[in-house]
Amino acid sequence: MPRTQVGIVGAGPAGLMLGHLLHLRGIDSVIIENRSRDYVIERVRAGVLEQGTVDLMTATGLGDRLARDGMRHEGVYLAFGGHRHRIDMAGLTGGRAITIYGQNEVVKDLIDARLASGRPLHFEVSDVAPLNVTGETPSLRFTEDDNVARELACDFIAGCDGFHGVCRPSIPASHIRLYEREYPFGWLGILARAAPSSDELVYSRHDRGFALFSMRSHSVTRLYLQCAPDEDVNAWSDDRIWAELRHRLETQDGWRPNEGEIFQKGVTGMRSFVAEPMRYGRLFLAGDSAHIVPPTGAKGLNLAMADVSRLADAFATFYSTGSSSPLDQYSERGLRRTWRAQRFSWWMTTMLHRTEGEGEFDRRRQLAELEYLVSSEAAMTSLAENYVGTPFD
Ligand code: RFL
Ligand code: PHB
Repeated sequence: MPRTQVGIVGAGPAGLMLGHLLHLRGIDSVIIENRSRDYVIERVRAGVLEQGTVDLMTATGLGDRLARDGMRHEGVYLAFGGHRHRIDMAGLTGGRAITIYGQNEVVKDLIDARLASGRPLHFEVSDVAPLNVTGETPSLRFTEDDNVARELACDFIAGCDGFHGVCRPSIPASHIRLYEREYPFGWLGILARAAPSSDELVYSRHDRGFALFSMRSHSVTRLYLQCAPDEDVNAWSDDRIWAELRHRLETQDGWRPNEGEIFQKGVTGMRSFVAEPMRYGRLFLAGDSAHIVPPTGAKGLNLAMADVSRLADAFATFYSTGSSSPLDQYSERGLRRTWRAQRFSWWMTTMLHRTEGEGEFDRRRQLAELEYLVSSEAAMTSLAENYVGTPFD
């Protein structure tokens, strides 16, 4: 049977970055992914990189395109009651900031690095199953396009296969505890060919629902509208989308997003989810396979990066010294950081979204919270330090 040190399931940001970090430490891995390369690259998702993610990419040789095309933002706006309020993130956190660089650009850079390393990356595999993970000889079973089932012996398996993957569900229910909250709303997201009309993001609380102004480049604007979790995207003509965005984003100083051709539309539901522990025998979960946050805090991709950075360090210690102590601490340390990000994402979400049937009390509470936030340096600092991201470990 062919063998590797770490078998990685999933070629999203978590699996690809883990493979990259292991390669830099001379540790073998095989990455298997059930989708095609184009699908993985083109999937439109996150855009906000925390300082820690930028530092990790730069330190591991992936900083060139990021430095050239990434957009560093030192502040962020909160809009409510017709006004925008800027939070000076860098000023409040000793110079930390976020960088706008699409998740698909991160994935492109990671795939290029993987191909350059010559290490295996298999797309479009099927019937993936982690086997015997509580024994000494775990393996990964999968099928490639020749329809022949293969088995790959591994020292360890990394479940980086996202929320809908197979690794977490392979853990017996008696060995895993799941914490979950679904929100009664989703986001309708669009990409438009329009120059961003603000050089920083705008998170807007509006009586008609939340809206978010973001961007991907100097010529592409990314926008989101709170909608029903099962909203039919076909019910939203371009004109309806722009009218709703104007309603929810325009402020009394006349600011509003520039409009242009909409070339991508999609709806996503929102949930908070944590699986504990992030390990079962020799199977380690990382990224969305272990936890989901609502996108309001822009934390999902960054949590995945923090997980695999810690996991790669733990494997490196194991292979260089034989000590499994960092591997034994992987879950507990990761969960501490995850719950912190869960708290922040939940707080941002509930402060900014309208919930059907919510009364005037909740409306006033949200506005009072926002007014306090933008008038208290302590409160702004709390938002800023969480938004730019806490240290990875
Ligand atoms: P991914 O990206 O889901 O990758 C998992 C990979 O595993 C593959 N897979 C399998 N492979 C083999 N066998 C199987 N049986 C498999 N099952 C699945 C999948 O095809 C996929 O390629 O998880 P990963 O790597 O943990 O990365 C997590 C991030 O993708 C996610 O947290 C973020 O996209 C969340 N997110 C955001 N995060 C941020 O940090 N900042 C943001 O601004 C941000 N905005 C967002 C977001 C997510 C969004 N959506 C669509 C959920 C905005 C949106 C709209
Ligand atoms: C994005 O640009 O896609 C984005 C930005 C901020 C968020 C979520 C998504 O909180």
